[in-house]
Amino acid sequence: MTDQPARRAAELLGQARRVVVFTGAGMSAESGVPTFRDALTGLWQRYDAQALATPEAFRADPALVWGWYEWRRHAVRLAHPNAGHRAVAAIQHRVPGTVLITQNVDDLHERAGSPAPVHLHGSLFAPRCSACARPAPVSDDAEGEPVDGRRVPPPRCAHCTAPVRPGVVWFGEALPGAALDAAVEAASSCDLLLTIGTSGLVYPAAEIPQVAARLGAAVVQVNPEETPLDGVAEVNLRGPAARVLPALVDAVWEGADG
Ligand code: BV8
Ligand code: ZN
Repeated sequence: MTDQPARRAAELLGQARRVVVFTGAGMSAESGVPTFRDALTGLWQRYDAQALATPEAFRADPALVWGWYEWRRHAVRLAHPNAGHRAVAAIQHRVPGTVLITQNVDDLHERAGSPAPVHLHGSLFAPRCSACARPAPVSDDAEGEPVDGRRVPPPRCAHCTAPVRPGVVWFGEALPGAALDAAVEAASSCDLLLTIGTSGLVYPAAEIPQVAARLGAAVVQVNPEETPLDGVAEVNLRGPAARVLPALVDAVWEGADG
């Protein structure tokens, strides 16, 4: 890591005591999980993700929306954490107390060894009843999902027979209070926030890096593209997470045993 921004990022990470790592869909892009910017494919290609990820869309066509989440869950099952996910887990290992906050509904951080990521927008693996909110079993996807997707009627709740819904936060829905509180708390008391692979356009999640900067923390952004967070970040590392993050970790801890 020879360039100046990379050296400055390594310096900041090397001296940080309270670190927050904040991730978005770009974190999982190199694992083959489409980002929200990527156009939808197959059955959903004529839909906009933000329109599908709403309670209204689920009410209007439950089988279309449930089918979409089953397709995404199956795609995540087939995916593997990338070197970026593993580097985040390494930072958590090296800097005790690091808080990982993600907008992603996949489980790739967990599968990379990251303890207890804060899922601001829920998970693909926590379906619940759309009426009584009781957790529902995650169906095993032995037979998998056709590449182009299909409509899948949502299962019925075992307690009240209402449709089961994905355990994610849809547009227009409030974030889980405990997760949002934990994220704001961590951002308010950190000395370094790493924001990785997010376009910083969805609120209130996009507030998190801004809260950290407002309260004096250094912000380092990892993103191949410019985002509204460029101005918030002291350092912008322009590159893919699975290349930039392992290099950053090596620059700080290479040769440091234990
Ligand atoms: C709410 C789960 C109210 C579902 C998701 C203030 C201003 C404007 C609008 C609003 C506002 N406040 C609220 C709103 C409305 C809305 C909102 O923000 N709209 C936006 C679009 C304008 N927010 C809401 O509706 C929120 N709820 O406000 O409720 C309320 C309050 C109280 C009581 C009742 C109601 C809920 C928002 C959460 C929605 N759910 N996900 C699902 O997944 O299906 S959001 C979803 O989209 C993701 O979780 C994520 O948050 C977002 C996508 O953003 P990113 O993750 O950043 O991904 P994106 O694809 O955009 O970008 C990828 C980036 O990665 C790019 O920058 C790219 O360059 C980069 N990249 C690509 N490859 C790589 C890479 N980076 C590194 N390495 C690579 N290899
Ligand atoms: Zn129920």
